[in-house]
Amino acid sequence: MPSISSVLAFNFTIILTITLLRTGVTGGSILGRKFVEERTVTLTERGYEPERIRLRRGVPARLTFIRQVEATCATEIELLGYGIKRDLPLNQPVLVEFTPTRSGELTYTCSMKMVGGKILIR
Ligand SMILES: [Cu+2]
Repeated sequence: MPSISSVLAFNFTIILTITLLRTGVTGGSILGRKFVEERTVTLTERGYEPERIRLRRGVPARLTFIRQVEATCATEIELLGYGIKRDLPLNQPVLVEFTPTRSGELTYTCSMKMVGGKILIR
């Protein structure tokens, strides 16, 4: 007959495992006790993929952008409304860290505002 505390510990382990699996599926990670949303967006000849990502307001985000096309005007990226602008060298992951402060749609584009994608913040 297992003791109550060992049953509780076992249940806790299951819940923790499920939680970790779930965060893995949504692309988040647990750094210490702080939750960070991580996403990777790739620029291909079809444009940014995925073209639309979702983030949560108030949750720190780590976005990795990788430009995989040479012939594009999108050699830099700008997150409109957040004052974030980065160069996008070919095939080099560029990390953008920020915490969404407003819900709604956030657009990122090249400096000519021709090539870009959306971030839905809830
Ligand atoms: Cu452009």
